[in-house]
Amino acid sequence: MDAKLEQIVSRFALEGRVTDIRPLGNGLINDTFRVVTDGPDDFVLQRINQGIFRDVDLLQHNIDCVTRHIRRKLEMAGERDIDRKVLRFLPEKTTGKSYWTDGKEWWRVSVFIRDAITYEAVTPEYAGYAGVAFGRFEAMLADIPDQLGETIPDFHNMELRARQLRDAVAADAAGRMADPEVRALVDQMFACEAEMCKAERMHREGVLPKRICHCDTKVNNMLFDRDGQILCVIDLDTVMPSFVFSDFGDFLRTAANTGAEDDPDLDKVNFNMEIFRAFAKGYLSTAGAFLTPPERENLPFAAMLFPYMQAVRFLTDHINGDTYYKIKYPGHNLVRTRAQWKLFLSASEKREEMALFLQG
Ligand code: GN1
Ligand code: MG
Repeated sequence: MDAKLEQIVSRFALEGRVTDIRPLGNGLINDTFRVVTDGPDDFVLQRINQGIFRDVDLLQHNIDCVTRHIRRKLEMAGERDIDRKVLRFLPEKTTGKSYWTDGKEWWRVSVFIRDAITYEAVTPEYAGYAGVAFGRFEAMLADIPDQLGETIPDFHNMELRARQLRDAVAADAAGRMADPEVRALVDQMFACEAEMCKAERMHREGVLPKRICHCDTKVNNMLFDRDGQILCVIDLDTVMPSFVFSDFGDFLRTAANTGAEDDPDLDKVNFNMEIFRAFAKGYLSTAGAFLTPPERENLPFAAMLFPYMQAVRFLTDHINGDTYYKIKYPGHNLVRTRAQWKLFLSASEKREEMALFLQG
């Protein structure tokens, strides 16, 4: 067992003796470990990537408010087994805060949810449950009394993401603009820029509200129980005010992709309408009551926006020399870009079909 990790874990008030600490999950940003104990619960230890989340105080404030609010709602609804339905973070022994830092690294510990399964891909049935769960998540947070901040300012702001791509191209820090493929992808992305920045314009015109959203609704950020029901939404670092397009679009970006996020075989990457229909139906059953007509009408746009935004973000990181996302091999961010771009094109072809389904 890693002595440093053991030391860090010992700063938190957890029950039981730690018997193992091992890597957990596939996140691209934080480092995550499972802390195995001989007590009733295991725990999740996470090093928060402070290079990306600059204001950990704000981030943990958001998470504390959100988990407290959801816990209260679940209690009011008479739910059972609440510790498996909302995350619980442990206090650090001396400060009582939900994280510990030595000024260089930031760490936190939450209870590991037992008998839960994560998936990298789902069936239409499970996508339907996920839709219900994310709609409910947003609905539960609609009346949160606390003020939440943006843990990454303008996280899903497409205008900003396009500007970051433009800056990366201008700086060409890693010399990657010499690659004609990169150049061509950049040109194609900018050709769609005006249209894809529509949400920010609508917001300025006052027709698109911000609500508290999850903002990282990758399919592997939810825990399912053995029957396929959603237990809990995890990875709450990016819960913040955003457009509802964030949660709707990012889930489909991962779940409706018939291939992998970084599939090298582009023939495998397509936008799956069956998953779209199941997810949209589930989502509207819980979110339908609070969505405004412009939000609802633009859900097909959201399904296009997120592969587009992700392609822009991956390409930006490739051009910058891979400074943001963890990569597994040289050129990984370019492979990811190609796959997300293909998914964007495939979703774009289905825009009408999506709109018809939502009207029906
Ligand atoms: C990151 O942390 P993780 O792997 O769940 C990223 C998301 C991207 C995603 C792409 C804070 O999510 O925005 O959509 O990778 N999170 C952050 O897979 O940038
Ligand atoms: Mg994650």
